[in-house]
Amino acid sequence: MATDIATPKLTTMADLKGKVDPDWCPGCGDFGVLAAVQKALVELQIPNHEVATISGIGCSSNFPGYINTYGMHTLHGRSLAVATGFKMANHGMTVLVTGGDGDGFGIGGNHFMHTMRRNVDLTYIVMDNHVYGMTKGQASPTTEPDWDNKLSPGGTGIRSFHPLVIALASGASFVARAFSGDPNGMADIIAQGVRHPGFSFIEVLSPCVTFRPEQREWKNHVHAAPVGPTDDAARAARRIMTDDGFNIGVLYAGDRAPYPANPGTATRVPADFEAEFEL
Ligand SMILES: Cc1ncc(C[n+]2csc(CCOP(=O)(O)OP(=O)(O)O)c2C)c(N)n1
Ligand code: SF4
Repeated sequence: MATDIATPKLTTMADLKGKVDPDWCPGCGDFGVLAAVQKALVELQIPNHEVATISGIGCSSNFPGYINTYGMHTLHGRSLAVATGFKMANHGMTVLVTGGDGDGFGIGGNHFMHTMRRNVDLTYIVMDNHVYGMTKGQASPTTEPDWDNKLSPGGTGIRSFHPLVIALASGASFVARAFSGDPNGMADIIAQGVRHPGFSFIEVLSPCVTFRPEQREWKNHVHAAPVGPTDDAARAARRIMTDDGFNIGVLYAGDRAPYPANPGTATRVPADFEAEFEL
């Protein structure tokens, strides 16, 4: 009788369903991002034991709890540092890093730049809603300067951080923008980012319907980028700085070598260090 030992089991959406259902507000854009990541892993047929999802703190950073892969819910702003260490020790794993604009560009801004400078082979998906959702609506680095609200009456007056241009300037080798209301298009972009060797940065416009209800209108503004990706970072930066903020697609794909995933074989064991530092 034929056995199915030789038939690899296909990765399905059911395999990737987390044990806990998301507690995001109904209508939160992050639901679409979760669906898109799961679709991308099914499209790529990566088994869930070969994937790690690593996050910081925030509504969007609760993501690893909602997907059935290895996962780490780390400290606010520290996901990329942990993910870099994880990838160095587990270079065969696909490592996805997920979080919000506050987590990634505010408290985590330093790690954002330096992880891209190294071009570590990670796929970083930022659910950008231009607000701190989890802590109830403070302005974030990507908040528009004139966003008038109870916590910043009249707006902060501070210019917004431009994550895509910072990513290009810092050395990310794949830069894209996606929209949470288009899980199929986003899944395709995420799959490309995972396949890309090196640091893939994907900014997802993901509305916070509770603290930024006007972002429900984003669905009427997003459109496919009028031109395909370039491998010229300066050209990509010029295009992105002059676009309307709603161009969706892969904007830049370069070929810079990724940070060595295997930095060599360790010649010293922890006991050597203990002996060295013994008083
Ligand atoms: C060191 C530290 N500082 C501040 C906080 C409080 N805090 C938790 S989540 C968060 C911001 C979350 O915003 P964002 O990353 O944009 O994610 P969202 O909730 O919008 O998805 C802050 C300031 C914390 N948990 N740890
Ligand atoms: S507060 Fe905003 S970001 Fe957080 S779950 Fe609700 S809609 Fe989503």
